[in-house]
Amino acid sequence: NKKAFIFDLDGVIVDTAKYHFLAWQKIAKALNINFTHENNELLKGVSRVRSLDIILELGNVQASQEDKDKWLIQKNEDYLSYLVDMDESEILPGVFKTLQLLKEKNQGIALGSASKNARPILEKTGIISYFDVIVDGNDVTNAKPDPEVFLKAAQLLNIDPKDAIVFEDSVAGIQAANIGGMVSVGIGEETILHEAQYIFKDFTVIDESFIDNLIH
Ligand code: G16
Ligand code: MG
Repeated sequence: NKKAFIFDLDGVIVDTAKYHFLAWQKIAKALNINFTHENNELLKGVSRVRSLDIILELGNVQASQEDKDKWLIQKNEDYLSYLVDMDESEILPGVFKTLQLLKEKNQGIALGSASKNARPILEKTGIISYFDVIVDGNDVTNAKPDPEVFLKAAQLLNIDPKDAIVFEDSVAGIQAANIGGMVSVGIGEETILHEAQYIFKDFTVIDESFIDNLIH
């Protein structure tokens, strides 16, 4: 059977979460807000605008729309500066192998990301040609845990949501997959992603039999 395999970007295909963190930390520092790695979990899978609001809430800071817009631009410029030298070495372990396997088995492959920078990242890392469909932060109005991004991806692949499998590293993303009636596969730590139907530390421990069981 043909299924839709939908991949999140940040934290699943590439480890850009570390760059988002560095860029947000600069903004937080400038505003005298203590922003920790633990706080950063709240930002994973969440849109840029919502991420800034969460940081401001952490610091109890009120700001004008003008200031917020300025910080959003600063954050993105800083984030993009970390991506300049990005290449295929930044693809996380086991990802190429899994995509290759899915291609050989004629499965639908989609990206479902909250990021507005998804396309250039897929291009720079040489992985874009694997994707039949790309749905990113430019294509949706409702952020994860709303399932819009994944529902759109499945729809574009012409596959029923119940025949879709979502790989996600964020709590919001796992919730989105579950709400959308899809199979949720957490990539990361069990303590954080316990709402997922399946959890793996990364793609190196996902073997062919697991994929075959999902397809049949
Ligand atoms: C990613 C990250 C989030 C980030 C969001 C927006 O989502 O996980 O931390 O805030 O994209 O990114 P940008 O500022 O590049 O538009 P995902 O869904 O790929 O994990
Ligand atoms: Mg993610």
